[in-house]
Amino acid sequence: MTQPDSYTPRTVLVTGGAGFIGSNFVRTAIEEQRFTGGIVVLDNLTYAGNLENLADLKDAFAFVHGDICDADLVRKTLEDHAVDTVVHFAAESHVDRSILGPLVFTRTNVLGTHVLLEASRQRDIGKFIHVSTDEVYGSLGPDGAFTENTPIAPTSPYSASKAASDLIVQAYAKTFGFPAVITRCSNNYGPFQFPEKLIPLMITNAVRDLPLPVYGDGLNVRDWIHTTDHTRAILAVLARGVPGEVYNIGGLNEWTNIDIVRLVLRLLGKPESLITHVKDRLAHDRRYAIDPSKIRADLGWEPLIAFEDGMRQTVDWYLARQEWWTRVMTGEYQDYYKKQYFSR
Ligand code: NAD
Ligand code: TDX
Repeated sequence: MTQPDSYTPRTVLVTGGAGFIGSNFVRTAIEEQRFTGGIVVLDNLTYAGNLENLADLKDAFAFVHGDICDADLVRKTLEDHAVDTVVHFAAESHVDRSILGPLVFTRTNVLGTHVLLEASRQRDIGKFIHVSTDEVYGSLGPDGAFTENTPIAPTSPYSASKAASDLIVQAYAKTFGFPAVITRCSNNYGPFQFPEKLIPLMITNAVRDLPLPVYGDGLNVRDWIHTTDHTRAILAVLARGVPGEVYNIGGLNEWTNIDIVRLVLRLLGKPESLITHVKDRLAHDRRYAIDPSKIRADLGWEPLIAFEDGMRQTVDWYLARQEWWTRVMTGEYQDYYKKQYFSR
């Protein structure tokens, strides 16, 4: 066991703070009054970023509308707001989009992370949390789980870009003693998730009696965790995570995709006849499973939200917030949906 650190952030830059997980982090940190110097959100509001996610809290944080690849803007933001801590969520995050258009993934996830790191190093940032992903480990066979020592072996342009940024962060920690900590979490679910991802896509299609497109045989396995439990894990890593270390985050909650889809249908009272098997995703990782022993033992974190409760809350949220998901699904998303699903 590595001795836990003790760190008190003052002013925290949250990149990607108006996306799904970033906005949950900002919300939780504000509600729990975590940072005495406040929060600055830097986000260029892609299709996946939406300030409406934080509309009720708009006076409780500073917002900078901009791109993490813009070195001058990043430098100025760190300086103007006297930022001492960075939590880096901003990314292109959807595997299917990385198959349709990979280059923006390298730009944002690799170049953007590098620009942010370099600007942070030059400012002597006290702690930098890099939000990586379990996808950097690639695909598992039927047994075992990813530990922090599992070799990095990504398979999609998305996971390769996350792996590249993860390795650059490690290089900064090793070469410069830069105080970065890496987290690698499993699949998140919860309110405000963009409806391109499995669970909200299935909920929003089922509500409208549209087909539920299951890739391949539906037996791929994902390890699900509520986004608020992920946020709590990042807060624990921020306070006590050891610089240079990697922490896996997961809830020991493996499900096949088909069982997830059946659960959504059961919670909505919709028939299984809506399920449609479609052509498989290219290089579709068969199974992810996280071994969270290290964060549990070293930092005392554990998930608090039981999956059935979290899923019930999530389904209820999408039922109550139909105006949110109809709005985010207009325009660009309709083009994406046609490309992704209509020729499958
Ligand atoms: P998301 O797509 O919902 O949000 C990404 C946010 O980043 C959006 O607000 C977007 O506008 C912003 N962004 C994108 N490009 C940007 C740029 N160039 N400059 C500034 N902002 C930019 O993603 P998410 O699901 O909330 O994921 C957040 C992070 O967590 C990502 O780094 C992702 O790799 C990681 N992660 C996600 C999951 C998951 O299940 N969703 C699991 C593990 C790790
Ligand atoms: O329409 C669909 N049908 C389907 O069968 C979609 C959108 C997905 N799937 C399958 C593919 C995966 O096996 O469901 C599973 C989950 O898919 P996604 O929600 O796209 O997530 P995944 O590819 O597992 O990646 C997620 O977890 C790790 C996040 O999107 C990443 O950002 C995170 O790093």
